[in-house]
Amino acid sequence: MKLGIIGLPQAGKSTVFAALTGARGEKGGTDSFQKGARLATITVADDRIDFLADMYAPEKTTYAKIEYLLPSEVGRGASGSASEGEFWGQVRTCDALVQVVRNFEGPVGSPSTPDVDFSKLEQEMIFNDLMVVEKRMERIDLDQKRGKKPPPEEPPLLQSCRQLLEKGMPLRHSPELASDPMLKGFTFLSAKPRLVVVNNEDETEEMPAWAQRPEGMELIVVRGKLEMDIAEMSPEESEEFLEAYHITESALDRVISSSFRILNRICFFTVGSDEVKAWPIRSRTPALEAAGAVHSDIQQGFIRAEVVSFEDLKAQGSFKAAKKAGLVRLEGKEYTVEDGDIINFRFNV
Ligand SMILES: Nc1nc2c(ncn2[C@@H]2O[C@H](COP(=O)(O)OP(=O)(O)O)[C@@H](O)[C@H]2O)c(=O)[nH]1
Ligand SMILES: [Mg+2]
Repeated sequence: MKLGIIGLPQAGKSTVFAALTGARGEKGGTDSFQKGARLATITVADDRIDFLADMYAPEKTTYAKIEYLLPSEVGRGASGSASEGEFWGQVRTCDALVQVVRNFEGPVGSPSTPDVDFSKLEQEMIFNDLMVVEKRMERIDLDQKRGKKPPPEEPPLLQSCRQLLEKGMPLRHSPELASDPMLKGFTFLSAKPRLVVVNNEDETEEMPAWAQRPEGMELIVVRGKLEMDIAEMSPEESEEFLEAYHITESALDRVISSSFRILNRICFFTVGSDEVKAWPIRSRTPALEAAGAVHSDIQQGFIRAEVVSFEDLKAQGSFKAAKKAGLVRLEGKEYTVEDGDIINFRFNV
């Protein structure tokens, strides 16, 4: 699960990234660099895992992980320029995008409205995707002249993409197109799920007026600079600031939950004395596929999934008690895994 942090220059991308990772600049052990980009692997705090680790006292406790990428902005040029390729090229590798929108007075003057900043970047992405579609269509034309045929479904799909993009609409407006397996390889920017992070001044808690809020878009407000400063404090010091600024949930935790939501991810758990582990999967995943996430042998030899919900286990106090109360179910391959399911796969090898 990798999310790219995007936004106009000076929107506060680096600041938000630092707030998320808790480490400004080069320090911090979780960052890695690639081609001027920074990648942070973040542990997803989950008190359900904490509870299970207490219950099972396992040798190893494994939380879910999520990655945030801050793309390289070295020489980031205008749309269509050569250096733009690096920035958007890195963004293309991400599963979803976090768009930072500036809502503070900064070195580049007063903020414009979120509408303006949002649509400026949106149009940049739409333009980018349109270029990709047109290039591919030209390629198909050339190939056809040489007697090479594309898969028959491809040209009409590309045509539909072009129609939408030419109207200035993002591909995510057509969920069928955005999720078509045939188009996956194009890694279209405007098809990616997106979270908008409005970056406020320290003193402002509210969402600014936003006339044309993009429909169905996940939106949160953070105070990037403040959160970055707090992320660097000692726990005692930060507690004071969190209270003074009425922050009940850190930007990191809020961004993580939104990231799970826009990517339709949930977690199931496996437990035992060796390991307690969280497994992030797509929602609506059948048990057989979830088994495959753990190990291909378990998928191949799948017999049944023994399932109890976290809440039931917690309420009963032990697996044994949950079983006695009839709360442990035996489910088949087709069972749809729910968030918080604790699963013991039974399988043959
Ligand atoms: N007042 C205020 N300044 C901020 C905030 N976030 C970023 N800045 C400042 O805005 C400038 C640009 O931020 P930066 O994170 O480098 O933006 P980037 O170009 O998108 O990476 C820097 O001088 C930051 O200190 C914020 O929430 N409030
Ligand atoms: Mg920056």
